[in-house]
Amino acid sequence: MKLNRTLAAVGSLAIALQMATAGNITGKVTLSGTPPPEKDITPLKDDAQCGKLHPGPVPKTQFFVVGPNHELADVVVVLQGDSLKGKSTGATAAPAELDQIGCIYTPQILAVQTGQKIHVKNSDPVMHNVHTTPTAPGNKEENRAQLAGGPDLTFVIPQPEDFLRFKCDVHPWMFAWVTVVDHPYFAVTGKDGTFTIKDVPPGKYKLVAYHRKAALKGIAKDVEVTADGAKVDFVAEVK
Ligand SMILES: [Cu+2]
Repeated sequence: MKLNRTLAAVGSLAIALQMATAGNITGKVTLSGTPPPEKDITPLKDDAQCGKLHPGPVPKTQFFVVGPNHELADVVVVLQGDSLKGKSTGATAAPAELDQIGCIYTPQILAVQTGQKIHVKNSDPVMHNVHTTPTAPGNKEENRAQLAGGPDLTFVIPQPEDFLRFKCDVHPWMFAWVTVVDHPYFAVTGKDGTFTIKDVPPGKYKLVAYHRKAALKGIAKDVEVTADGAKVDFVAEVK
């Protein structure tokens, strides 16, 4: 009994030490070059129901969300390393959220863990359907209707995949792209181009930045995380 208690105490201490030495990875992504102009989503404006939700100008695509100093949003930044594989905490993580607002997915770029719930909302007075078209083995296609004012739909993706497509067959311009990671160490850049990956166990890793339109295959950088964390910036090139 005494030994068991001692071992338990040592275990708790080890966990406490690991928490104490974990660091945050922070950084910023900027875009080099001039992105192509965004396209008008004319079929949305022309749609009898969805068009009414956009009384102003024709809504545009949001492929390159770039700030005044070239800050690039919607970049998925994922830590890679053998020690991280299979470390998903998705089953107990707070659900991620995708909404449909004005017949547009919000956000259009999302990252979640394997096994994490994704709640899809319908904020529109319009029927949508949520159709996933995965390509990774083990992720299955789903297609579910969602009435105006209907309850949230819940999706759970079991296997890692980059930019898994969510679409709406009623409105062919509607897409969201969900990257699924098998551990919790990833982030998506905000409008200011910055990201923070919290509580990373110390060690050497690769950090990879993916943008769906620029540098699609990802830019990888070596990173060493200490208790002080690490700082990594990326420059994405327009393709
Ligand atoms: Cu729709």
